[in-house]
Amino acid sequence: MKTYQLCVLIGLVLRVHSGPVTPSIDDKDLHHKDDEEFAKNYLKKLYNMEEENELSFGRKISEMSLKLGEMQQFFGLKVTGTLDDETMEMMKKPRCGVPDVASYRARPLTYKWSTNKLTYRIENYTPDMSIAEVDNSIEKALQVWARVTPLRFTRIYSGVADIMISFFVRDHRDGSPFDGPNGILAHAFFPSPGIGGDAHFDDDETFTFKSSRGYNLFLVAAHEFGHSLGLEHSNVPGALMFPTYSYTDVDKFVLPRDDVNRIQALYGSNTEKPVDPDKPEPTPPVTPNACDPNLVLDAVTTLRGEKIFFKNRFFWRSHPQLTSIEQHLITFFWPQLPNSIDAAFEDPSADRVYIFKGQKVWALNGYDIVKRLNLGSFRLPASVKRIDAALYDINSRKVLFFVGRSYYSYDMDRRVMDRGSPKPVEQIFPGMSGKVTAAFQENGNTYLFSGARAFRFSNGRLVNVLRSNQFLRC
Ligand SMILES: [Ca+2]
Ligand SMILES: [Ca+2]
Ligand SMILES: [Ca+2]
Ligand SMILES: [Zn+2]
Ligand SMILES: [Zn+2]
Repeated sequence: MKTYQLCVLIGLVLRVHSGPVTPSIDDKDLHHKDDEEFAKNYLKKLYNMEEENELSFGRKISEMSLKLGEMQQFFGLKVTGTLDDETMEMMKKPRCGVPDVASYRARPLTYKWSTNKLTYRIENYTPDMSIAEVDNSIEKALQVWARVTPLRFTRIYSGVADIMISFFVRDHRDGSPFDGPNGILAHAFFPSPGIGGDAHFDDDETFTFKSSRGYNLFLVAAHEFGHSLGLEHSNVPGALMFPTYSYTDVDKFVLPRDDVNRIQALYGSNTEKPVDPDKPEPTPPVTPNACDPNLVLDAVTTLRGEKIFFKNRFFWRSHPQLTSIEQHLITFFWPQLPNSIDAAFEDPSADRVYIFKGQKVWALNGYDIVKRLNLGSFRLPASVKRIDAALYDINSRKVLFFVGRSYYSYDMDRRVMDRGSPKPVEQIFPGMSGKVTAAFQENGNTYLFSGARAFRFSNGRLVNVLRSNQFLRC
């Protein structure tokens, strides 16, 4: 049974980045050892790192470094081959871990079922949810895949189904024991007879039906069934088959483009007409491409020396020293933030980033949401229902809120709106005739984005106009 590849979902509570807590040397050493042990297990389980006792000392180090590099590459991190903070953080994020890269060696290139008619059976239930809720979650998770392929699933109540679905705790005799709360959430087996196709859920987790708390059974199951049908992990952020768990609104879930393409490459598309011709199938969401010449960013802000570019469910993160940029889901770092935000700015002196959507405002300190505010907190009049962009001017300590072709100027120190607001944008940014859709300031330059273009101002004068994705190393 061990010859089958396992998918292991790992979910760990995010490390909290708050306050400068300096642990004692002993503590630090201890944590360092824990981290290294954790990383070793992670790479063994998920990146097919060889057992240490089979390796000499020198190879032990290079093997670990090699596997770290593979992992960093998969996640689009800086490839250092060392266990840096960034890598450790990523390892501790909720993830599902089919051996992401090296698994091809041990098995055929593709696993798939030779029939489109598959059976499934729910062997037992979790006490976290009602029976009807579990049934509904499983049924819906299978329909995610049936909707875009010729695959059809029939439930059976006795005997052996292709996809046997069970809740287990700890050791359940398939060579991959579960690990108690968090950590491993579930695993599934690629198509083949017997245990192939089966999906196991760790019943030490708290599974939920329609809530962002705990782990949503529908989302975990939909991912696992991807493996049951033959899919490997995807390195496209936002894909259902991305290795990490992230919550999205269950009622609005639509299978992303990347997953649709990959499952259709195995089984073809759904040739059946939709049940309700007036209700066309929703368009699969696409992960935004940094090099799209028509890319219009939602918002841009600095964050502790980095730049963050927001676009619907995603953001790009650009480090000053790195040549590559990272793309992540917003919920990956800030699970409680919404998609498609309006505006963002950083107040570096207070180490706060403010995120705006509609009337709502979130104050962030690094990865923590420290406060919920609203537009009124910045003395914006009630007639302003949303802002288009926000900019923090480091010299004057004023925040400029852009609304249509005007801006409001807010004094961060005195907490008052400046007299005469709103004023036309062109008054202080001559040449800026379009609507400002995003803005930020860096090294004495002010960048005002309007659609797919960015206008660079310095000392109150327009210097040049850039494509907005020039910031994304494109
Ligand atoms: Ca099976
Ligand atoms: Ca677990
Ligand atoms: Ca905006
Ligand atoms: Zn997986
Ligand atoms: Zn199992």
